Amino acid sequence: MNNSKFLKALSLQTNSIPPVWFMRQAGRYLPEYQEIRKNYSNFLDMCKQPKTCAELALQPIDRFDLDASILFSDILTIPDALNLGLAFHEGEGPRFSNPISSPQDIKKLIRFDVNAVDYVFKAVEETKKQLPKDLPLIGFCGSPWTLAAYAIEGGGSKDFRKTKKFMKEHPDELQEFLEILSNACYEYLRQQVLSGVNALQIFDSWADLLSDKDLEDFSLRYTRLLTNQLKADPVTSNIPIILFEKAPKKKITDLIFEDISCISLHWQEDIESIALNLKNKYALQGNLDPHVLLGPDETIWNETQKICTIMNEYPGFVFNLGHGITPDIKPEKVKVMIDAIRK
Ligand code: 1CP
Repeated sequence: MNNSKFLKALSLQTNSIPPVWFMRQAGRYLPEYQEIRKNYSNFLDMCKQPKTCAELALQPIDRFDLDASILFSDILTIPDALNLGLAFHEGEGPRFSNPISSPQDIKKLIRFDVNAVDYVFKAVEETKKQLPKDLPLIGFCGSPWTLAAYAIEGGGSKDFRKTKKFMKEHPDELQEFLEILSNACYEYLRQQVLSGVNALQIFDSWADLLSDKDLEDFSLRYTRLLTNQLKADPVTSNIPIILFEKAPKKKITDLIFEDISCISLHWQEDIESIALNLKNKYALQGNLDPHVLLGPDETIWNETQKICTIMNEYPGFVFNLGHGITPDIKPEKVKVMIDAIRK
């Protein structure tokens, strides 16, 4: 792994050409993904096939020669293992048949058993076997807060009203739940590391639902609990951790903490001013607005080069999108972005 530009960047080294990978790089915008996906009516069944996961993780690597691969799985495997009854039906997002609707539901939760998600660790092993030797694999989980939001809401949502109501009415029980999730995430990531991943990313995709103070009390506190455990454990202590906070109300520079190596910036963040503040302390990943990939090639080229120019001298820069790629983006547009980075 000594030759990995991605891992060099995470340890604050400069690369003459920045490494690139992007969130949701394996997925619905790729025709080769759709080809495999059509064999499964429930997306989760596909995630339970390690050989298929490896094949899907490799698709974007084969197509774009990216600098890092990400495990093919989902953040919702943990609430599924807690028996909340997850399914992804045709044309719909995730749905839980037994969501957390009351404090009693938290009291009677089963203990998280890492063996229940053994299929994820098998997927890590299989993917590592197939990846080129110097290509790092990123493992991941959702932040405890983001997982709790899905578990309480019972699926995706625009405004997460049930979750916000639960937070107001039962803050103490919610915090108990967040602690359970934080411990589950720790065991889950630890086992991913034992199975071969080289870096970890934590997705706080619903950070934007929280006010400045609530972000601290319901999200960051539990993500820190997780990263503290990872840093205290000799198995995981040397594995770099990337944190993605989606458009938080708090300033990025005010929410960072020690255990993190890299911050993945949402596209609404100003990478230039953040880079000035974090130079030589944290690696930065980001942050092209994925919508740019729906526009003309010239705009994609210019916007990509703009970020690369700003970050040219920054020790520890990883090019990425500012959130996941969407299914309506054409793979040819991604190629324009990658050529602009490597030019
Ligand atoms: O129908 C399909 O084909 C399923 C689409 C899909 C895919 C390809 C889902 C359902 N999940 C995934 C894979 C996935 N999810 C990966 C690995 C692939 C890769 O990145 O290359 C990863 C890292 C995730 C992480 C994930 N899942 C996040 C965090 C990232 C983010 O975008 O903020 C979140 C929020 C989820 C939940 C989820 N899973 C799937 C969907 C459609 C959603 C979003 C639901 C919603 O809130 O609307």
